[in-house]
Amino acid sequence: MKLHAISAALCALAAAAAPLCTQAASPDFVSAMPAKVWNTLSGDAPIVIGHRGASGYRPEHTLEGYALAIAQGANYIEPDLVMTKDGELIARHEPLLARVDLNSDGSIKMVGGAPVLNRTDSSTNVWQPAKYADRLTVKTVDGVKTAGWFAEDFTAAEIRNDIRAQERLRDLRLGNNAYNNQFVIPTLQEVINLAKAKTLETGRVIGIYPETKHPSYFKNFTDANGLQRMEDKLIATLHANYGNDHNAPVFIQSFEVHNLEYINGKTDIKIIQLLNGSGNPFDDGRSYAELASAAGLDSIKTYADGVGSNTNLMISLVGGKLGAPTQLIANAHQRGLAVHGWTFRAENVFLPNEFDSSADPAAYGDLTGQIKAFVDLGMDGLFTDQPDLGVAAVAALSAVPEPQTYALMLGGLVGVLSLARRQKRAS
Ligand SMILES: [Ca+2]
Ligand SMILES: [Ca+2]
Repeated sequence: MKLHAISAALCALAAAAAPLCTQAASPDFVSAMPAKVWNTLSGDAPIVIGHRGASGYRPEHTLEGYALAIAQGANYIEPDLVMTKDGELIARHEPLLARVDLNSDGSIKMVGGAPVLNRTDSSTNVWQPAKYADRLTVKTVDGVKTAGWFAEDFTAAEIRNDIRAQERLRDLRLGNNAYNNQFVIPTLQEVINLAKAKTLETGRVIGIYPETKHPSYFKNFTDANGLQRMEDKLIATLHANYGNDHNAPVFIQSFEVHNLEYINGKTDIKIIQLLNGSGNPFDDGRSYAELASAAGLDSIKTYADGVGSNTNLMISLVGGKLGAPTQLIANAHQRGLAVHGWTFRAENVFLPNEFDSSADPAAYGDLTGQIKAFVDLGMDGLFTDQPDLGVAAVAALSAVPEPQTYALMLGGLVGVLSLARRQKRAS
């Protein structure tokens, strides 16, 4: 009886202390007490984000891939967003519906009279129908010359009628090619509809984690064509579906800085600044390394609720293996910022080499081992291409502690109370 009273008190404390928490303390949580003490910002288990869906098993950014991620237990599904010619937001990783290779002089590489398909950046069949052959073009995206078929050169109706998803990693995830040319390219609204329907169906809150892709590039496009800005379209869609609610099960993410500051001025929905392992945001002079520093995080906390970090910024990679942890997670938590890491993938080619199972790049290694290293540091969430393995890894780390751990839990939650304060918004 006392345990249940303590549980209830802990849950109330956790709820008060955890503005980022989107999962209310469930009856399961209470009855399963004692539970593991997590050193996340909220004190809850890390969230599992289906990276572009369940990309290890289905072509990315399809309703079928997102649905599989949800069935596998993902808490969030992640649509990357680009725009069509008529201003619709659709889920694709890049404006490129398919990409072709360039010669060193910047012209399109041709072999046997045909353009050479890029084997890792082509996620649809747009390169196949003869009717769209003349839409192949070269553009400059964020300063980089790029060739292919671009979403903003197609209407939403053309994409719906003629374009179907293909496996992006067509030479690595060979089994997924069996699903090519079957699945439509979903709109943001369709992704939201899926998340809401699955929330009702499963009784679990299924969140969405939309990313604005190349916001400066798309702002030029919308300005030139008299269309609604990508950020405004996104916010309007989110508010229509979730309200202007900080506790909506939504995170908005971007690699750029100033579009997130703009978004922060227009919504209370949670915001995540993405941090890459190298380089700098296209719209900001600071490097990602500077943004990941204590001073950078001081700046980020004025407009965001957390960071989406390349794994290498949390634990450096030395000789292909995990090296020493950095202070990123500790520094972020000190500032009330959550840290969601990317990208956790089971294939040996992506894993730090100590977790490889063999020399076969496509074979699965020890993803759980890799995830454990980051969760031990307090990482608050993980983007994974294999949501089933991500969920299993978090479950495996949820070891049931001894009853005396209640005292530690109380201490931990008091600590969380002092940390997890929503930073005042920049006006
Ligand atoms: Ca993304
Ligand atoms: Ca490896």
